[in-house]
Amino acid sequence: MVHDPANRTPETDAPIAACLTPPAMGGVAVIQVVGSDAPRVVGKCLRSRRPLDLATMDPGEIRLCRWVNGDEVIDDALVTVRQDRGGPFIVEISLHGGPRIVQRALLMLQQAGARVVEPEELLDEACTAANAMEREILPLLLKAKTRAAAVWLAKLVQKLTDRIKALLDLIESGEETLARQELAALCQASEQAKKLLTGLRVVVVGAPNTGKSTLINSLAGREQAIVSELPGTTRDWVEHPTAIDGVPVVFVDTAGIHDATDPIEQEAIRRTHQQASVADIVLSVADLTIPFEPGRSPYWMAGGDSGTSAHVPTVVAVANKSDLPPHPSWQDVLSAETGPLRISALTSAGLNDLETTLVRMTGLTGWRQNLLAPVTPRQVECCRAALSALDARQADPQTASRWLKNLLEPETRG
Ligand SMILES: Nc1nc2c(ncn2[C@@H]2O[C@H](COP(=O)(O)OP(=O)(O)OP(=O)(O)O)[C@@H](O)[C@H]2O)c(=O)[nH]1
Ligand SMILES: [Mg+2]
Repeated sequence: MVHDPANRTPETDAPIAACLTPPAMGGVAVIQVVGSDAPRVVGKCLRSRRPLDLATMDPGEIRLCRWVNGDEVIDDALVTVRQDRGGPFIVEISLHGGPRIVQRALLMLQQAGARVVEPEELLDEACTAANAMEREILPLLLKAKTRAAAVWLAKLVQKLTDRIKALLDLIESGEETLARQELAALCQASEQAKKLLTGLRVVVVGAPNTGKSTLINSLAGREQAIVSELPGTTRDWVEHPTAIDGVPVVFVDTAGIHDATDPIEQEAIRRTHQQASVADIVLSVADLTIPFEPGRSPYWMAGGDSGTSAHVPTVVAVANKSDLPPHPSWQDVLSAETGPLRISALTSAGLNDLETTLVRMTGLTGWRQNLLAPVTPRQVECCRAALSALDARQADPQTASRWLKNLLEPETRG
């Protein structure tokens, strides 16, 4: 959409405001206000030690201000102002991410004369994308579930552009084998990128009272799941969203698996199996203070066989309650090289290793530095088509180049 102030009615001339960061997960909320009058409108909500004129602020400057409603201080605010390629002013305000602060700030902006809109509408207005790559990736920022994933996406635009250009150079100079290898790596990495953006579903299973809910509370860093010394505390499955190393993770707490006769428990256990069958990872928890019985849970050190689905999830096995002496029957299991991870949900011992293992099993170790991948279905399709055009037996470099250039095609909106 081209910004054309001449065609605006007074009502639509109001600057538009939206919160660009997803709720809850992030510690920081980024609000943008876009429009020729945005500096004046935002200025009504700010107080600063030094005189503040947003309209003349240097684009590189970041100002620490107070977000105020008259004499009431609402929050600290970091403020930047820029004008992309002669477009409208874009005032960006970083506040703390609590939903009530964000709501209050948006309400104040509305009272100051801004129109509060959905983030997609604001991006459409503010973003004069340089190329197809930027246009496709920027909207994904709104859906990023962690701040780290959003930062990765923001950097990806340039990195992926550079890589595609380098691939085009390789193809042009006849280095097709190398180009093929690099393209194959990009296509493969798209699976990891998908996990980074959609998040991991880790279903925690095991016999009753093994410490599943306690473990989730420790991993998710808060007291959410009900814990008790009575077996059968958790009945229905419950989701606990969190993040590990910037990767969004949903832990799913489930009812303990055992030979139940009570119909409600049987139903709860059926649901546990159902959840396990759609998990990315099944985290199988056993209690090392009671006799070792691998048969107690179908998910122990192997692909689960719940009988409900053809999908066999990856299983990570943990022996919990390592703060207590293990039952003698565990001795061989714990000393085996391929044995379970030894952890204590109560003291958090071994939980760093467990988190590292979960990230490694998803192929996301070192993702902040190393992960470079196409992220939208169209980008993945272009890369795959280019790869198959470089097939070793009948390589067609021109077609491969065409597919790759598609990714960089210039912006045509408006
Ligand atoms: N010493 C010790 N106790 C633990 C540990 N983890 C859990 N517990 C205790 O084990 C008992 C059961 O914990 P829960 O987390 O409720 O177990 P659960 O597997 O969710 O149980 P159900 O929901 O009944 O299937 C509680 O008394 C916990 O405090 C641990 O690492 N060490
Ligand atoms: Mg429980």
